[in-house]
Amino acid sequence: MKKLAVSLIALSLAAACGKDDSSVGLDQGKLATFRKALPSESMLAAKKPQGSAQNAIGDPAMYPIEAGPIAIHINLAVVGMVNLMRAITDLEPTLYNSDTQEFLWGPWDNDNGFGTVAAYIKQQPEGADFRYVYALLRGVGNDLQTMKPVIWGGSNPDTTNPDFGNGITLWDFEANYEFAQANDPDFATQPYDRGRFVAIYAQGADENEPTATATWVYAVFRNFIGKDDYVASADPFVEGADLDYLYGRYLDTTGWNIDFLHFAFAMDAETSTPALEDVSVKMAFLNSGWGRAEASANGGDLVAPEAYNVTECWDAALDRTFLNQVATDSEGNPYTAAEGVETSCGPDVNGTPLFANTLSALGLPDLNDVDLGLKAALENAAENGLQ
Ligand SMILES: [Ca+2]
Repeated sequence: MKKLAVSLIALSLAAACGKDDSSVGLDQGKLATFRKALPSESMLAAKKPQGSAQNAIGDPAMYPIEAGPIAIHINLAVVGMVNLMRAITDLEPTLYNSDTQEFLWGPWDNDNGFGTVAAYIKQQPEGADFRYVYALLRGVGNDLQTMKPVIWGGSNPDTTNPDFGNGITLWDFEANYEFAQANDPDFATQPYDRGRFVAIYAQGADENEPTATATWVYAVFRNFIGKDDYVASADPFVEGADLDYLYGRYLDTTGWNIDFLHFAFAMDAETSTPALEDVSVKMAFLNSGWGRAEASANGGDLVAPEAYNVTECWDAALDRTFLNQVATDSEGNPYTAAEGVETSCGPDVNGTPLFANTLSALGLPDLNDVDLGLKAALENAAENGLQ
């Protein structure tokens, strides 16, 4: 999955080389407004614990390290998508269609590959779910009607703050794969990403505390296979990976911010047979440092009540302060191995250790709080693409 972010970039740069320059007279103010329909990286990219202090005492905590690659994978997907759309729409558009209220880029020949490329940002009528919709299209000619979206999104940008707004975005690797299968003369020797990534996001002032900023991203990968990863592996990103992901950040005006993440995916955590277990990893961290993780594995080879549960806390240097591992056997007996004490799960806030509380007790949302209708809609888009 490492090359996810660049899998379509060559295409965009080739398109840039092929642009014509017949766009004189476009309304630059309107164009700038439309370009704001694209999400910013800050809206979509997950933060991970950084370790704000140097401390040679104690073992590095596991979960902040493990969160890194997953956050990086998600960020590669969203940042790759954002950068690709921006690379094209930063060019002068080919035309503005006042009937459809749409800026169009292309279609341009994909000089570096095959077929043609186009993009649009279109304003929607009042009352639509999204003020703007946008897409990156691939085709084999200049007839837009026959071109297929490989990126699609809708958004409601905030007119007063470029980093605020909400929207949905779909990266349809599968449509790109199918297009290549039908049209790439070198398809047999070219690896392509498979599957789809869909995310909804919102960033804005907190409704209860207008000076604070709240960020939400809920994303799903379905049937994802990175083009560099066509090998069997327990890595959840390798073999037709399904991943659900919730990320949030709350930033208040005094400079305190809390990030929370929840990933759920299937992987071979109990390796006695290759059946995949359901793995859940939740974590939260304060000001990029102090934090708590709660992980579990069940299902697959683990027949209830068999389960693994792990709690870990770390300090500002990301050194572990507490680790509790609980294996529950088939009779429901817990076997516990602990290091440290939970009351060391700081920092101290108003005289109590903040992360001695469970993430649920702290009121931090997780994937189970996602509206079921919304979850079903995103899963449908990720499994089937645009209908
Ligand atoms: Ca297993």
